Amino acid sequence: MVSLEQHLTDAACDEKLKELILLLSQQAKPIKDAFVENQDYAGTTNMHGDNQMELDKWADEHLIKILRESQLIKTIASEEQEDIIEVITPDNSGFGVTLDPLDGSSLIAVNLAVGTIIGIYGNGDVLEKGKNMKAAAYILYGPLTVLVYTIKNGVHEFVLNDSGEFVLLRENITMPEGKLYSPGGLKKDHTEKHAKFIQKLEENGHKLRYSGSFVADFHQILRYGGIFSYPALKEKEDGKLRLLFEANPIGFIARQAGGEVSTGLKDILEITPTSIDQRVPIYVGNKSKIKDLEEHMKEDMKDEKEELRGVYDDE
Ligand code: AHM
Ligand code: MG
Repeated sequence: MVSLEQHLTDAACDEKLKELILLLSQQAKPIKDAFVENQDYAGTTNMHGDNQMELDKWADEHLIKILRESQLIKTIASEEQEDIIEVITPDNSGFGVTLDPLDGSSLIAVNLAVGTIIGIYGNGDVLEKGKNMKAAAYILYGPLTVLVYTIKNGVHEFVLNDSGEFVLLRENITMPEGKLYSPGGLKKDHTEKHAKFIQKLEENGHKLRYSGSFVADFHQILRYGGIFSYPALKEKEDGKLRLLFEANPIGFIARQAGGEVSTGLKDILEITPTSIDQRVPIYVGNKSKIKDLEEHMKEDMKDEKEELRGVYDDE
């Protein structure tokens, strides 16, 4: 059995990065153990207007405390915090870390799989392009607790065993071509372009798999192939998911597994964030589907212009 520590060592991971990934991985058990006592709504909302669950807050406070004490971190941005947290380190250096402490939290109360999403930047800044990440990982709390990570050395999955240690489950995961689709956002709010794309997937035999937990839904796409989307909506052109906390780390992992991530028009990992609460339309999954999607979105734009031109020509 290869432990996560051994795997990182074999991958010649930078010592401090290894220390950080191991530290974060050690928080999976305390977070999982906190589920039983933290099942209710906390009665508060975060800066995105989401109702916070007790467990959202518990995981957030726990991870921030551990990271603050680690002396490995210069900045922390959490989906549950309004501002970037600056940490004073002895030599004023350290990693920048983004956290979605508990993603998919509406599913806590119904005992479905939720997760923790982590992005790690090397130079202490988190307002960087996603492609500049040093590492990304997620922990999925399902029937098994698994951790998926990349340090740009491929994508690897570990399972938490009875001794509380993450051991290797699958190495060098590549996303197979597949036919799952996870369409976020209410259908009535979908734009015409997006609706057409979804219709094409359906006509082409894609199977619906959408739980309401991005981590869990992406984990299926990683394993079986397909495409997850939380698109631009009629009244919300940036969609729902957050660039720093959700889109970038998952997109980074997808690309390492041979998949792709896009807003529908451009590469998400090339976006320079302007604020920590920035939202972005997201499509993530098989490279071929993202290519088709981008062509479809651009093609439709041309069509629309043609249609408009037609209208004006008639006048
Ligand atoms: P959260 O981080 O507050 O849990 O919100 C993000 C979640 C994602 O996990 C999921 O893809 C999406 O919100 C589900 O939204 P919806 O309920 O609109 O389908
Ligand atoms: Mg989230």
